[in-house]
Amino acid sequence: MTLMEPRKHGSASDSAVGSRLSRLDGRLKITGGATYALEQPVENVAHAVLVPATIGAGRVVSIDTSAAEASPGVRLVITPQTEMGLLVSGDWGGNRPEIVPYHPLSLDVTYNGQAIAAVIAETIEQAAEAARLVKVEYEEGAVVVDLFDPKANNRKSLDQMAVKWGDAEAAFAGAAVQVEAEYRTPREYHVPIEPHGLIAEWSGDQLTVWEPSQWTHGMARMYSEWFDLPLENVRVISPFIGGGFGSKGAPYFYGAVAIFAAKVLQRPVKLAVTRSQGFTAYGGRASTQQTLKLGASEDGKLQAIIVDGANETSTYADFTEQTEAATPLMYAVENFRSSHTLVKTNTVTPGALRAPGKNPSAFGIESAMDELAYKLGMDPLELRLKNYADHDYQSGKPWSSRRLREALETGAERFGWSRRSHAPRSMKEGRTLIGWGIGCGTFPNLRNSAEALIRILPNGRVEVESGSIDMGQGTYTIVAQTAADALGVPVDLVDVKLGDSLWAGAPVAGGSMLASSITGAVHKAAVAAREELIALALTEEGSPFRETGANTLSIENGRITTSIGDGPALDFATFLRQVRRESLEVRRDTLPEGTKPADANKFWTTMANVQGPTATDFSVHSWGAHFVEVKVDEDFGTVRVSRIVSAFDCGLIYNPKLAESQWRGGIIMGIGQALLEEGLIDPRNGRVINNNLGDYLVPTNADVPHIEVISVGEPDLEASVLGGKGVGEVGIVGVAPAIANAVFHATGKRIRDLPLTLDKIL
Ligand code: MCN
Ligand code: MOS
Repeated sequence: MTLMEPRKHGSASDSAVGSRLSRLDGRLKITGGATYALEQPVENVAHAVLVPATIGAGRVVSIDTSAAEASPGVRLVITPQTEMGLLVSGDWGGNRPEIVPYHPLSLDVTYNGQAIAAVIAETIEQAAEAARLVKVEYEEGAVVVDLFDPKANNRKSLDQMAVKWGDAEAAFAGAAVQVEAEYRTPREYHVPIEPHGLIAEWSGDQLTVWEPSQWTHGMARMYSEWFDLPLENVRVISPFIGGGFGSKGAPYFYGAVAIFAAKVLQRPVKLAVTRSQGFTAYGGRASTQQTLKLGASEDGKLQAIIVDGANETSTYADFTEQTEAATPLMYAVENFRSSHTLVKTNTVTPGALRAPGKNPSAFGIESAMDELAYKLGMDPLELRLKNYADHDYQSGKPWSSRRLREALETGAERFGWSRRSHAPRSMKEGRTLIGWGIGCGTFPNLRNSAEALIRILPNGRVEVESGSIDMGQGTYTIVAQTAADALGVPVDLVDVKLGDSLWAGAPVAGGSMLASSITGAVHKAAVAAREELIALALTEEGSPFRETGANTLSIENGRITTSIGDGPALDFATFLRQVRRESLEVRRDTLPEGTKPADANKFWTTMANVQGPTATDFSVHSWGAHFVEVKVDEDFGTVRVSRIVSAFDCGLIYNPKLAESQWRGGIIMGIGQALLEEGLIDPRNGRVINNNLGDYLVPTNADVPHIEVISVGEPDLEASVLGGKGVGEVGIVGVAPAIANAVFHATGKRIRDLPLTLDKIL
């Protein structure tokens, strides 16, 4: 099979691409067989503990470390005054300033919880105790608590983000029906089940870092730049990760602290970020605010969309949580305008959290569409279909594929949407109010190249090696399926090795781009390995297939066979022995033709070569539609999500069992976002109050109803080599507005400010 041949579907094999193979790493993870980064049995480890600032803004005027240094077991105390000799690294895009010193610790305090010192001791208890003995005096400054703080006047308008076509102001002003409303989403956190941290070990000028990572190559590059080392001297190892959701894609300041300490002490150092520090050692999703204006004709044709949005960022770096990321893509509209503003607050710099931008953006537009439907007296499903975008109005390009109509229709059918009565408060079950709501979602299909290494080992097993990672989304499994399928072997003959920056290059497991990138490379390498085996079979001395016709040879079920008569069928181990070969190794990449080897690293270690959704003649995105039922008890103000049906177009699905799990995971995070999750900030000092899993609530099993997920996608060869589009993030997009819309339908209360807590319902 060559790359361009259509894929065989419904293959008899229960492990082929497209089949429901269970996670290959699943058993290891649930039985304790998977060794996580901080569990690496590294000997002679010293432990580092961070000292957090207790003010929200201001300056450290003195640090007294004498008591800490005298404390038992303490080996080193690092403060902002310690000369660390580091350099600023390039950003995700690889853009690096000229030589600029990097100070992971600073005397300037810009958020509460910012680390201002670190103590390294023989045991973690000794380090924790000594950290408490570090005496800090501050000069306190005024804290900008959040987006709405009257002191929040350090604002930056991002003109380059603005989207505009037609004349939205005039069309809105002239529209017969108008909706104008403000929507807000709070600060939210990743809270992956495995907290952050690392073990750093030096051997001469070679650095090894065991750290959960969504991007071993990118993190290795940034570490190498901080410590001014050649890239190949840094090895980031991350075979198992207990979730990341966007928070494990880059190294953070504490990585520099641990690596520096390991260098000074000439021994390995472990730094475990505590659960509470996970709210300040790196940023969650920025809080957002957006004002939406929709103008429509009386029969419900959209005429204008205007969105003016803002998100909080830190005082020292810009992070954009685009409130207009999904808005221009959802509906047919001739007039559109958006603006976006960053507001500096005293927080750690926010970060990417599952579907950054698209998520809050969809909360705005999908809530506003529901408001418009009610103003028009129109069914919200009908309004969406009436304004269906048959092409991308923003880029003007055709969609590569957009089966959102099918998603809406199939979802509505399975949910029973036609039985809905339109009026709010019109559906009840005893004293419980019932509400049904819709929300749509999208996620851009990003693309990058990757490489893969395939070895046929002397024992006949097939080994696939890649520096890409699996944080639970299923990489191990789909890589094995892809290799097995293209090579013609059963999947249990394949061993997949992931998570080492010294191995074959891969982009970040972010932006929902890894699966398509890595399966493309693995497929190519496996096809090449198969061709090489067949070539050997035809030519090598000792091969029983010598001088049979090339087109009579095939590999089936792990055996090389010929279609002539009852010729031999040899497994790989026997075959290699007969042709006197130790093993066979094939490395392939999907880099653009002509890429110089020296430039290849840029593809794996930066985002510079990531292709956006409109990089080609088409606009390429994943799509989804959620149908939600809620039950509201007005006496208690409680909302229970009782039923969800969601349909998605993500192109070809590599493994439906895993993709369904991805979609469900996203939807469950959407339930959390709608009903529970919100970082609460103490207005006096900017401290995150609920910085633990007891107070920062995420959904538990009892909060999650039966979720039916449906794939309506078809292979999209504009999207990727095998025809799949991104799956990992689209599931969360549109869930929160679907729930808010259902709550409106149940209660008649329009809540535009997440989460939908009981104080807002009552
Ligand atoms: N898949 C599929 N068919 C496709 C595409 C994907 O069957 N056409 C399935 C595969 O099992 C694949 C998975 O979906 O492994 C995710 O693929 P993809 O959409 O390419 O996403 P990535 O591999 O790049 O993973 C990152 C993505 C992101 S950006 C976040 S955030 C996220 C997510 O995945 N964080 C997760 N899913 C997560 N799942 C778990 N368990 N934990 C996280 O932290
Ligand atoms: Mo996902 S937020 O792009 O890691």
